Amino acid sequence: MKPVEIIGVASGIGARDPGCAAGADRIEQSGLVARMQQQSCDISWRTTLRTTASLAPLASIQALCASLAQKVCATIINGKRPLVIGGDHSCAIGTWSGAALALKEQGQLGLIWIDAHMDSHTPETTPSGAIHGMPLAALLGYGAPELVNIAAFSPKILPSHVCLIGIRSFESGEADLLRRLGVRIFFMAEVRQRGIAAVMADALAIAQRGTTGFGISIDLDAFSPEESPGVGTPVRHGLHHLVLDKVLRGILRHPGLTCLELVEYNPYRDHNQRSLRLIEDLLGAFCRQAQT
Ligand SMILES: [Mn+2]
Repeated sequence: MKPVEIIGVASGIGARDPGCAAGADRIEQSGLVARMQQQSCDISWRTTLRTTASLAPLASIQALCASLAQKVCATIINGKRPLVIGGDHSCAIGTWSGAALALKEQGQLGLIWIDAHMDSHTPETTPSGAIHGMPLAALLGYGAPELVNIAAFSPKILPSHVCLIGIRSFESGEADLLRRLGVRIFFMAEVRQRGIAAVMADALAIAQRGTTGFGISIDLDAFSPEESPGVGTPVRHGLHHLVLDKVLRGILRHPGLTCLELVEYNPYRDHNQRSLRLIEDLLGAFCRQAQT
């Protein structure tokens, strides 16, 4: 497998509860990387990006995402696979701008967005104003120019190459945008009805059709709060992580996977390290040999 390089993002300014700013450091301190290395996973913690306290939230996220995009792009061009660990989900604007930039000469990027929410608001539709509710819209070319134009091109991803999984909490403004663009949404009801294996097979087909590479962005609030309490915006009746582990087992060895992202771990809201253990299980499974 390609060496996996972790880029931490210690920022929570895009969220109403900023506690996820401590998520990346907490995960690094848990010793998870060393344990994965012992299981012959080629993975290392490369760096952790931090916000500039003197800037306003939008300017701060813009600066952070610009620098994250650069790091992600350079990592991919160097033949490695970035694993971005947040931080709030606004960092996705940097992660996927960098991945799209790295592939730009060859073709398009596909993206699977696993989340309880759509994260597709613009400043005009958002009820909360929180920027972690806007990253997918920005990547599709809608929203504040400061976020849309990171890495100096837009859109980063075409609607036909994106899909969302696990959605069960959203507002009409963002749903209208995605419907208008024709983005495929696998709502939680469909996941329950068809099973995550069938849904993921469809999602992988969407992300790979007409693209050069694809990525997966996982928001920890996609999982049921009983399994992952350590998030800022929990929503009941979500995904079961052991089932997802199985479906995505070995995904870090998939030749088409360009980059992976795991966000919104809020250690202050975790109970008995349940979310932390879930993260370790998840990453361990993604690193393992795929089942044949
Ligand atoms: Mn999210």
